[in-house]
Amino acid sequence: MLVYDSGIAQLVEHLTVNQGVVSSSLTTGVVGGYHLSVVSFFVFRKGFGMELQIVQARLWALKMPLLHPFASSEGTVATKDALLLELTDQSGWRGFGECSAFATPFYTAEFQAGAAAFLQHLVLPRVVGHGYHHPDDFDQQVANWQGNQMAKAAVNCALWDLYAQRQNQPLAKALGGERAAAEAGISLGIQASPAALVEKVAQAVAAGYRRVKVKIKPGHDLADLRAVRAAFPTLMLMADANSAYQLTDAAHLRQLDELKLTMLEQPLAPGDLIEHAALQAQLQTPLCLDESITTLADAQAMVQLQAGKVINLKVARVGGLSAAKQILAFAQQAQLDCWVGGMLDSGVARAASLALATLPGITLPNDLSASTRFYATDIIDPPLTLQGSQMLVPAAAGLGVEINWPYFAQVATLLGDFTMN
Ligand code: OSB
Ligand code: MG
Repeated sequence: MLVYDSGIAQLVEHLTVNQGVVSSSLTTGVVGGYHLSVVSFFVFRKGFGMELQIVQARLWALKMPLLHPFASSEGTVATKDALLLELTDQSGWRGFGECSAFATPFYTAEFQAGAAAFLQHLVLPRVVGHGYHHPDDFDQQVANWQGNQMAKAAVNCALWDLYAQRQNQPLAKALGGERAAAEAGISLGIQASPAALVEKVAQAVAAGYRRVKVKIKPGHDLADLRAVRAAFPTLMLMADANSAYQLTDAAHLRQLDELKLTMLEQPLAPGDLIEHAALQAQLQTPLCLDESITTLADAQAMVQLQAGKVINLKVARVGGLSAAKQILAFAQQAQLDCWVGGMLDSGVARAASLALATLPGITLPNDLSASTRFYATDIIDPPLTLQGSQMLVPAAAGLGVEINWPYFAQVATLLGDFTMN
């Protein structure tokens, strides 16, 4: 989104980054058309002058009420806590990135307040005033700081949003995406009874979802999945255990094979790659890793150990779109299946995930659902919707979504505003 615009340098830059789209204020300005086209030629041939410089960063805490509490083996979420980051560049473009860390570290080690402190004390003071030729440059800048992927993802994604807007391209295209839509999928929390779960699945199928993921844990697994399978014999069905089992449960989990699940996601603890390999050797059902994969090295170890056959690729968990692209390229070459996961995302993170899901190498339906799956109102306007069994990629440049500022004001608290001095 373009907010303000002043000065010859910025005019020249706009003209060049917008690939020759000349607004009237520019053509009648001090800078002649001939000179501009010369500048533009060098910008595109040499990449000279394409650097974006961050002049402002604003960080908010988000508290979005979920329509229904979402229960997994790790706990129940009734309110989605997140951080929203807005970066403004020297030309007035604004890019947005979400930090998906939850209020408590139940899923991975990151949590909202820790991520906010990391961003406010360490990262954002170094981002504001800094120049980037490409979003990958940020990953280099913070490469010596361990972990904190979800916090880093907020910055990397905001830079990708800016980078794509400056090229006047949808984010999906800037990332190398080739699809105009991504195959949707829905993730259903643990329900009180098998019958209640079957009812939820029926609603999801009626809404258009062709792949349904069901959360499981000991005591809420076989009976629930058998009931769903009986009601929907050909549905693309999978289960996500969020680390609720141990290798000693292998015989129990082997009973899942009869259900012809598309995959079983993260049955064991995140660090248990060797144990996942041992379990995979005893199961026909393909294993998918989620919590276990936070870096490219994790994905490489997964392949080396044969710890599973599928990766749930989450932008947040791996530190942003740049890292996700790298892991996806590796997965493709290693012939692992890959799909894009979610974090009960607001529209900002949802749009970034949707863009990633258009890339080659995404081979299975995603945890990409309509905004209304989790929220009565989204912080983007219009919300993202389901078209048949797919999510259409917005056509506008960058993330391609607009912030719904009036609603945003109801669910957001400003934590910090960093400007260049
Ligand atoms: O394990 O994939 C998971 C939500 C929160 C934390 C972890 C997970 C999930 C989901 C929901 O399954 C996916 C979505 O946002 O659609
Ligand atoms: Mg999962």
